[in-house]
Amino acid sequence: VQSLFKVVFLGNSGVGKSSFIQYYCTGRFDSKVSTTVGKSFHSDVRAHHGSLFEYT
Ligand SMILES: Nc1nc2c(ncn2[C@@H]2O[C@H](COP(=O)(O)OP(=O)(O)O)[C@@H](O)[C@H]2O)c(=O)[nH]1
Ligand SMILES: [Mg+2]
Repeated sequence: VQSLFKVVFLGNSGVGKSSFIQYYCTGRFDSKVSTTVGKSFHSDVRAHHGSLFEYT
């Protein structure tokens, strides 16, 4: 991994933050994604222009 980005999603409950992050990381939309209490963490490694980037 050449670059590490920390991305924080803040927003009112129910606006779709967890769904967006899950879709970004897994490519799947799960309408039953459970409510986040406080905070949750996901990690993803992507290739862009031949370099690896980690998003946490
Ligand atoms: N129709 C629709 N529902 C969505 C979308 N994104 C999220 N939801 C639904 O909105 C509700 C709240 O989403 P969630 O990801 O838990 O929001 P969070 O509280 O911001 O993390 C869930 O029932 C999701 O299934 C979307 O793009 N379209
Ligand atoms: Mg959530």
